[in-house]
Amino acid sequence: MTAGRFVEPLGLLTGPVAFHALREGFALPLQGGDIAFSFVRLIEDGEDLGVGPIKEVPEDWHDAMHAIAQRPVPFAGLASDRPLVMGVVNVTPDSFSDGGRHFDPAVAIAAGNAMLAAGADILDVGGESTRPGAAAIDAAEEIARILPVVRELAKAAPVSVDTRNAATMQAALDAGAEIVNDVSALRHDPAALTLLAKSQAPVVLMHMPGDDPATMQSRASYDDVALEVAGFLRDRIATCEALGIPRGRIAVDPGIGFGKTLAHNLALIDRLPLLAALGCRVVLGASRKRFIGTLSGVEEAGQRVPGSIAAALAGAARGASVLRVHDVAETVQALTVWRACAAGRAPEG
Ligand code: HH2
Repeated sequence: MTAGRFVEPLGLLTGPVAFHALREGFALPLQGGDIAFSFVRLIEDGEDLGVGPIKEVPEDWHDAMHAIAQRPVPFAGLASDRPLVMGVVNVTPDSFSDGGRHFDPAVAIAAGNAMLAAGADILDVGGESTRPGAAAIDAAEEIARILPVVRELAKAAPVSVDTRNAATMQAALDAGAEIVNDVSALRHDPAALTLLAKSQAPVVLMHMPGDDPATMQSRASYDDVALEVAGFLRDRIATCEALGIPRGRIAVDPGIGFGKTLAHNLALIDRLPLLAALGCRVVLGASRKRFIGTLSGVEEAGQRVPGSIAAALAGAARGASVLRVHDVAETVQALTVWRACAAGRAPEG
């Protein structure tokens, strides 16, 4: 059971309809952005109390509801008026998504620079595959893989380091990385929380059941996956805050494909606005993942680009602030067109 209260934004609106509904008080802006919500579901101690228009929400729920309309502080000082694109640079021999294409540092650096030229806002550099069943590697090996790549790419862009190991986090931050992206939400390595508390680095906290990709799929069991993931992330934010990592430095991620079935992944994307209630930016990493292959019948991860774009746009339409993707140029183009269509006008400038 997920304890406490949650307000889940529903009835999402964009463009001129959102504008009118906001002006007439029939809607509130989701995290202060361009998407508005006109209905909410009230949830208390895991119990669904029902769905209704925002105007009919009882007084004692107003604070919680209005908190969702507040704009979080810009994560890592980055733009917050549009979804950001995080390009994935896996310096691994065994990633599910690109099968070791960027294992050579020079190739990884070139790939990162190409992603920047294509419009990436952040580069996420990782040295350990976390695909289901992947074997862990030690921090020394991970550091040796990523350091030349982080050092070079950090000269050109904000770099996040995708790691569960505190030693790797520290080495990458020293080499110029600005953001820590931990798929274990700072649970795998006990030193990670202290390190983040001491540094000023922003951190992405991701949900996965347990803290080990080798066994996570055997834990894919939830009564209400969206609520349980939101509850888990809320507890992790509380732990971080208690140790001195302010909410403004935290972004949250539902962990698509990490200990989740197809049904779980789809429910998490559909109910992504529930995470807005946590007051942090929301990151979504659906790119090339197995559920896209299952839905489309496409076995080869590199051939899942159209499905990945569809998932990224579904996330953006539900308030995701950062989209973690392998195919940057394609995603940036799709997002640009989707935003103009949703707004009903061409971008300014
Ligand atoms: N997914 C992967 C790795 N890191 N980090 C966040 N925040 N969110 C994600 O969804 C996420 C992540 C897995 O994808 P990939 O890096 O392409 O594969 P691999 O772990 O096999 O290297």
